[in-house]
Amino acid sequence: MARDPAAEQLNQYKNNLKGHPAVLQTAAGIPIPNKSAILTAGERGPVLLQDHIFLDEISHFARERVPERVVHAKGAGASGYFEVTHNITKYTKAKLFSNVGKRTPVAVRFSTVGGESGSADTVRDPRGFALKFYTEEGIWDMVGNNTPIFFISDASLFPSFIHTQKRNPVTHLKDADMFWDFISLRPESTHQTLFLFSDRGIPDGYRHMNGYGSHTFKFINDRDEIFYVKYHFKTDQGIKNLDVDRAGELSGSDPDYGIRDLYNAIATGNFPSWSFYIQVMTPAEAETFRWNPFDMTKIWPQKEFPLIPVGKFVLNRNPDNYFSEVEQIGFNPAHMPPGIEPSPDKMLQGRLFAYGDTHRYRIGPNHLQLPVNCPYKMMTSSQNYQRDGAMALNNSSGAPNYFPNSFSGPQECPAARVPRMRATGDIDRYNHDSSDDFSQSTAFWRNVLSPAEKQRLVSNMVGNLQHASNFIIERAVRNFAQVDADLGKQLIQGLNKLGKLKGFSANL
Ligand code: HDE
Repeated sequence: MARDPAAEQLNQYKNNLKGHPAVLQTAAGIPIPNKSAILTAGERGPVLLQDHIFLDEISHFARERVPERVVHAKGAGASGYFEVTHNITKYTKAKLFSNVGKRTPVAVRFSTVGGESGSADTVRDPRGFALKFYTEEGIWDMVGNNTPIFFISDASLFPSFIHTQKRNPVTHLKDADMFWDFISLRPESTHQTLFLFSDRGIPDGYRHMNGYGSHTFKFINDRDEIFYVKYHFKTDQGIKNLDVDRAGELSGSDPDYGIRDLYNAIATGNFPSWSFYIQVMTPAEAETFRWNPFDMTKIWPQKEFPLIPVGKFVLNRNPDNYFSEVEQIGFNPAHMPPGIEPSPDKMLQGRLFAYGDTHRYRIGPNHLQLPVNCPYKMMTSSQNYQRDGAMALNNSSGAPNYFPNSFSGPQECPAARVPRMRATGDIDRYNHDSSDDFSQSTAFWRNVLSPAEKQRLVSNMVGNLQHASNFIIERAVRNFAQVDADLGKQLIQGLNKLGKLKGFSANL
């Protein structure tokens, strides 16, 4: 049987090599005469400290790993281009959208969220959907998920929420009590929890899922008018999910299924693409919208805010090197070119600092100078007054290192000014508005899911929920019963069959 392109990578390297293999060298370029034998005093004698060839190798080896991402550790990457198909210049002045047909290079990283970098690709988990646009006005990072909503609406709960998906600090096992305790104590998570336990909770690889900005963002046009927007990236391959048994089987037989699928599709010229749409809300509409438009546990109904087509992105190149292009890529929601701004969404605001911070720790203070992260489509390398630090590749040579200066250092760009916005209010810690945590979940349950899909959702959820403590199961079921009594009843029936919640009715 023919092997797939991923399996053939090394043969391909060999076949593509023109001429002889390179001369083996130390990192300093010194030729190595013998790679298989360490330097010793006598054939059976001790090793010499002067074996700089061995020391060069072994000390680099000890430093090979950068810390894995605290979330989204396992991922697949590729690159390609984004092409504008529709004119949206009335909403944003961002130059990447300036004319139909315009192309901008992109890099993408898809990921699972909770697992370590060796975990299986086919688990039930949201999927990361992160896009880097190399625009001529600098980098735009669109760091989204495959879900239009999220579990929580306030950034201060994020580390705790993530801990509940990680390992119990004593047993080092995933812990159903941790997960369901948090979920049931924060009913605003119900919407995304339903999504997670639906068929879409296990996409078939990364090519068959949609991506979403999930937050509300702000566009600004060249007349300084403001629009609130949501981003939707619809897969042109069609949505495809894995059934639970197949996903479980793959977790054992091919835990890298998602990475392999993307690599092989691109290597065989079967380039995946996604169509980009926006929803637009004016600030006046935002004032009177019946939900807080900046609460990311809620969607904007497409009937009221229809999808407006913008363009599409195509992935047509696999990474030349996984570490350089996928492990070292650093996405940051704070990277937005003029014409794109954050909305006051508290989750988004909480992310604006976190990503640069994690990259400075994970890949260093000069990570933005790495080829995969640098804004290479600008006419010059990034011009600023930052200097030095570990691995400073672009240190601005002889340019002045202070501002203001009289020596032609980089100057301000008034055109990039953001229009003034009024902000008033009493400083306080405002709790999540829990007056309506269920109605959108009700619409999802009643109007989106078919009877067979509902059945699978219940079975998926029961299979997981059964492992939690009884009092937590009861609290969770009470919440789900508020979505729809029918959902509550089906959960109780399913749990009863497993010998759980006997005699519990949730007053349905
Ligand atoms: Fe992330 N998130 N996140 N996140 N996130 C990270 O950055 C964080 C959130 C998302 O392929 C981390 O480089 C905070 C929502 C993706 O490299 C970290 C909050 C959404 C990726 C981080 C959120 C995301 C990350 C971990 C709430 C979807 C992978 C390592 C306040 C809209 C990007 C890293 C890649 C990664 C923080 C919530 C998407 C720690 C503080 C909501 C796709 O910085």
